[in-house]
Amino acid sequence: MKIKDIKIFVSNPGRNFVTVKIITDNGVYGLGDATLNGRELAVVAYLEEHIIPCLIGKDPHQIEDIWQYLYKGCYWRRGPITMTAISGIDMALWDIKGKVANLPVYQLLGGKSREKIKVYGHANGQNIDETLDNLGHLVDEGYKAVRLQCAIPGLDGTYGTLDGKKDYYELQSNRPLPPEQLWDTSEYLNFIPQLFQKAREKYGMDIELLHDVHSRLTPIEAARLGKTLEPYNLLFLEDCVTAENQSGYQQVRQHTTTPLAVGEIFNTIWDAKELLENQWIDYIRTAVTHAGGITAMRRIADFAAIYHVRTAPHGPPDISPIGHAAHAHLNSWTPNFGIQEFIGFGGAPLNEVFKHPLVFENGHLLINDKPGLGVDFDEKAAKKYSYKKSYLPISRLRDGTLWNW
Ligand code: EZ4
Ligand code: CO
Repeated sequence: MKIKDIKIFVSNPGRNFVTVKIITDNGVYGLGDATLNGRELAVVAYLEEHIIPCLIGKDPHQIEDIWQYLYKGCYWRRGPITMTAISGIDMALWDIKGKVANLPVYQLLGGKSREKIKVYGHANGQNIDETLDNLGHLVDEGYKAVRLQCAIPGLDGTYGTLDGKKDYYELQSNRPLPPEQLWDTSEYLNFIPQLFQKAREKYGMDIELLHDVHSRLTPIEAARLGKTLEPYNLLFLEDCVTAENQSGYQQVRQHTTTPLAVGEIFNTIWDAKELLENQWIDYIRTAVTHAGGITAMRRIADFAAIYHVRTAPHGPPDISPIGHAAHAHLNSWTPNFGIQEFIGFGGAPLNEVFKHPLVFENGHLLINDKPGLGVDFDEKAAKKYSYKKSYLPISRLRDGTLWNW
């Protein structure tokens, strides 16, 4: 069996997606997700100019060798563009292997460790009441775990909440320049504990609650927040500090028993090495679309298991249904799976382009037994929704200093 052709599709059925399609000489094809939010076309160029010419004629069953070829063989290891491109190719190769074997990918990984995949949703709001109302709606829909984000009074456009145009922050996909938001750490630190206090008063201790700091704090500030939130029993506090310097998490860890999660922007296992082997975190949030595909995610999960760390893959709407399906296969197998972020799929155009195998039921995702990843992609429909340049926002402090968004 040989790789005959590789096609890259850029579409915007609600937001931008980069889709890889590997076509083999016996007619079987595989699909992969290579979407890097805000940097989509850099990945497309990397694939088209530097990867595809090298893979034509290769045996698609040689997933490991192709992974090593693309990782070691480019000399310039790691980085989000390279690793997102490798992820898209790797997913498509696993899809092909599953289709040829007539088995779902989770079977190729070793079979199911669980029957259903626990997920957490997002409740966001302009104020505490609105956030808690949205939490109530998700509880009614069956969610057992919910991430709470709330606008900080006096700050415009806090992460996770609506922006000025009233679009949900994750779904807006037409930002010709990065929007600017304001950030104030002390106002945030004083406000957020009230959100969780009121959530517990209203909904009790059974529902699992989470929060994403989006890397806006220093270690000692994050330590204070973790301590303050201890009475509200979070499932985890996400991205409390940036992780280029992994030992930042050591300082947080020394001060609080609030569980810590990080990893959505990691590209490789190396980004998590010290975090894992020092047991500074509780959940590793690497994503199949950005950390090297199924081949790499499997290694990260096994490495994390040694240190009592569970997986909680990043699951925003800027990961396509192909990436979400790949997560579902991984999560079905991963012995040390924790929870999957899942806020639903974005409506009619998206479902027209991607036919995916996932069903949400009572706070969990269920996956069917279709061979491969189980997703189909409608090329004709995709052509109707063309790429729109789009940026994530940036944050500044009140004095103009550029901060972490
Ligand atoms: O901001 O996916 O936990 N989820 C997140 C996401 C990220 C976006 C960036 O592309 O932090 O909402
Ligand atoms: Co996050």
